[in-house]
Amino acid sequence: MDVASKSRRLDAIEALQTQTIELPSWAFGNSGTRFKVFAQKGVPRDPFEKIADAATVNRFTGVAPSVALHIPWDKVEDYGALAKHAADLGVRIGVVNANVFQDDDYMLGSVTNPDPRIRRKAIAHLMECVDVMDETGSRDLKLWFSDGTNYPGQDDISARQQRLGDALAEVHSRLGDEQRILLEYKLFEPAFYTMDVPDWGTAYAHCMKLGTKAKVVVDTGHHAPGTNIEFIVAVLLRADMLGGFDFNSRFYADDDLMVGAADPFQLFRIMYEVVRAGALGPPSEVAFMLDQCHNIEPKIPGQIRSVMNVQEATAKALLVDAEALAAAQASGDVLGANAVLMDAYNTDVRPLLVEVRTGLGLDPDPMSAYARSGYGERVIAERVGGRQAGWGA
Ligand code: PSV
Ligand code: MN
Repeated sequence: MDVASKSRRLDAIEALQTQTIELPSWAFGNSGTRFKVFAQKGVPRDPFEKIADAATVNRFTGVAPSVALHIPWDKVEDYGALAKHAADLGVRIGVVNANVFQDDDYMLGSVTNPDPRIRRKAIAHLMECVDVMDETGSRDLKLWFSDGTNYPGQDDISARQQRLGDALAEVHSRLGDEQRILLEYKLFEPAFYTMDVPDWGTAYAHCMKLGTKAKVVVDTGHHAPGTNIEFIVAVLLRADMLGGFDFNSRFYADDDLMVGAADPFQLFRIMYEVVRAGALGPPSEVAFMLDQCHNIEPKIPGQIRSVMNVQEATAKALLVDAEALAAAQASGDVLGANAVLMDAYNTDVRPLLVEVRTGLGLDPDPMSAYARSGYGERVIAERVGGRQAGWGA
């Protein structure tokens, strides 16, 4: 290995040891499709147990120090106690996700509903989420609106945009100095004709209007098939408008499968744009979150595998020979430039990640270390009775 490759490898190890990936509390609860939710043994009964499971993922991967909450799924009496519980287990509360999509009132929308009473109710919930952020020390409020219409003429598209902008402005003015709104877009579902925030352009326009405390979230499952997501990432990063990712993978629509499972090459291309922009770690404030459901696979190993998939894509992105790539690009060497990128992608980074983990004092194989730990069997034995947590409960 030449000197430049050696130093690239060392830099990659350092970057991978300080990389952080946030876990979603809901990934540990039962989930399914609209056809069936399959209950799994040992699933948490409350947010405290979800955090214990997330902390277990962090214990074996070393790079997942925060847990995103979803309110009201993670509603508790005392958020200070929840934050302390997290800290005691070596993790912290991350992004707070609002939920204005599971109440009968929201059938025709939440903050864009034609009925002002329902709009007020939705905004009150968003404000409540900022209160939770204050109590848990969380920086980000992630907003995803299921709002939209199913039929042409059902409601006024432009008026709905106005209501959305007004609601966002109200919430934005309630944020503390260090707090942010992360606005998520989604092409379709549950609405099928118009979504009120269907794409990054709409999210970008609203965030721009709000000011510096609002950024766009890219959920990798929320685009039309074939969309070039890394292009969106590059454009948002250039404009300093990328707030974070909801990582997952999809074969068809918003499948919420394990990130890197369907298209590891796409994940590499996304991570390459992140690395190229210097946005992997501080001072960049991009939040790297998972947003997944493990419907048929066990949840804790599913999260461990997902974290490892992000690490592998990141490692490959960090190994791209930037100098050789720039030279090939500048000289118009199309095949040479492509080869530089593909060389990095085709590198087996598993030995490098073993070094990353042993350097952190971890077992080099998180999946089998978790299996050997007996944690899975212990929670199955202990978590008897009570009501298992689930997507929507
Ligand atoms: C909506 O599909 C979404 O991606 C949002 O991030 C929600 O908060 C999350 O999924 C719920 O699972
Ligand atoms: Mn999401």
